[in-house]
Amino acid sequence: MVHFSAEEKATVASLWGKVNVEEAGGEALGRLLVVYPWTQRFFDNFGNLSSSSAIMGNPKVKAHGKKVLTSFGDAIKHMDDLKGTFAHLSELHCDKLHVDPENFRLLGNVMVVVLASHFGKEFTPEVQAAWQKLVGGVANALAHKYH
Ligand code: HNI
Repeated sequence: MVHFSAEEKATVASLWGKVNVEEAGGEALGRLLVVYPWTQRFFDNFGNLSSSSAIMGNPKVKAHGKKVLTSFGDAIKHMDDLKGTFAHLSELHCDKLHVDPENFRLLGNVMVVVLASHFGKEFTPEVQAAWQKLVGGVANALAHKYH
């Protein structure tokens, strides 16, 4: 179980307050699909995913990315109980969506890349460390109910 210090919590929350969830969510999911093309198989009802520009401009990718990042935002409010917070979504991704949990780690790392590109110098090594810990904790929590 990951533990976050008061400082790490403050670091994460302060950056999160400046994140444009719609823009960053669409970019993160789009990049996941471009960088790790096998993840496209989960989204075969999303229409045109035939090129990088088609993926990044696809309205369904944008909408779903926003949904995923909005849900990720629950982690910031419940950093002491990630497993409880994502228990239901873990069951859903396992039983209904059949998403390999390795993909949660890939998306977490892509999110860190998106934040780094949006925030530039503000995304210091300390800020990155707190975020890596959070995306890792969320990936563990989402994998927790897998069987
Ligand atoms: Ni994920 C649906 C949250 C990672 C594939 N996902 C959801 C929904 C939420 C959600 C919320 C909507 C649930 C509902 O309809 O009740 N997903 C999250 C979060 C993460 C995540 C918080 C990680 C931070 N999901 C992933 C990854 C993949 C993924 C990495 C696959 C590569 N998710 C899906 C699919 C759906 C989905 C597929 C259903 C999409 C649809 O057709 O509506």
